[in-house]
Amino acid sequence: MKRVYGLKESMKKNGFFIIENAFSKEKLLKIKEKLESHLELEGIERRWGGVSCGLSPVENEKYLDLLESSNLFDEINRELYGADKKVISLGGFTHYNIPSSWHTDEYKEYKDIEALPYRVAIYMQDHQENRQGLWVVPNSHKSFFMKARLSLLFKKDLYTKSKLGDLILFDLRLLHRGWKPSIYYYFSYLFSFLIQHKKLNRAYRFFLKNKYRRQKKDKTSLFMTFALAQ
Ligand SMILES: O=C(O)CCC(=O)C(=O)O
Ligand SMILES: [Fe+2]
Repeated sequence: MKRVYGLKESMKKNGFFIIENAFSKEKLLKIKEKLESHLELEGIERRWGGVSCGLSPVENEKYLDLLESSNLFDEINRELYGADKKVISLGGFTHYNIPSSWHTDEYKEYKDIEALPYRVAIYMQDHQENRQGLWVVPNSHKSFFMKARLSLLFKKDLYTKSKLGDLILFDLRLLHRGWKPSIYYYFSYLFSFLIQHKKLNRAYRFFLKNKYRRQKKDKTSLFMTFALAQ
C-alpha cells in the first residue's frame, strides 16, 4: 500500500498525518550526532526552554538529501497538490529540548485551500514512552486561533507517540506543542500563571525546569515547511 494513502483526506479532516518508518533510523541517528556535536563545538548549552536554530530553504534541501527522502517527498507533493506542480522549501528549524506550549505556526487564513503549505516534524528519538514528542489538537486547523485555544477546554488533544524514523506532517494552522507536562503540573502552572504571583510563578517554573531536567532525555527535532511555488 502507498505510504501516503489517505494523506490528503487526513490533512483536510484532522490537520495532520503520520508516516511510520519514513526514514532509516541509522541515517537519522547520524544526522542527530552531527547536529549535537555542532552545538557542543559552539559551546551552546541545551538549557531548559531549548535552543532553536533557523534553517534556510537551502539547508532544508540539504537535510532532504541527507535523508535521501526525495522520492517520499515527491509522493507527498503529488498526493497533496497533484502531478507536475513545483514545490519549494520555505525553511525551518532544528530544536534542542524545546518544550513549546500550545501554538500554531501560522495564523492567517488561506484563500486557496488546495495550495496550503505544510510543515513536517522529524523527531530524532522515540517518543512513545515520554511526553516530549508532538501533541496536536485534531481538527483545530479550521478554527480561528482564539477559538481553537478555547476549544482546548473541551476538545481532546492527541499525543502522536512517534518513533525514531516516523514523519509527521501537519497543517500550519493546527494547534500543537512539543512536550506536555502531566495534568497535575499543567494545572498548577496554569494556576500560577493566572494569579500572576511572581514568586509562586518563579518557584513553579523552577520546579518544572528540574522536572524536565530530571527526565535526562534530550530531545532533538527538525521542523521544515514546504509550499507550492507561486
Ligand atoms: O520541537 C518541538 O517539539 C516543537 C517545535 C514546533 O512546534 C515548531 O517548530 O513549530
Ligand atoms: Fe510549532
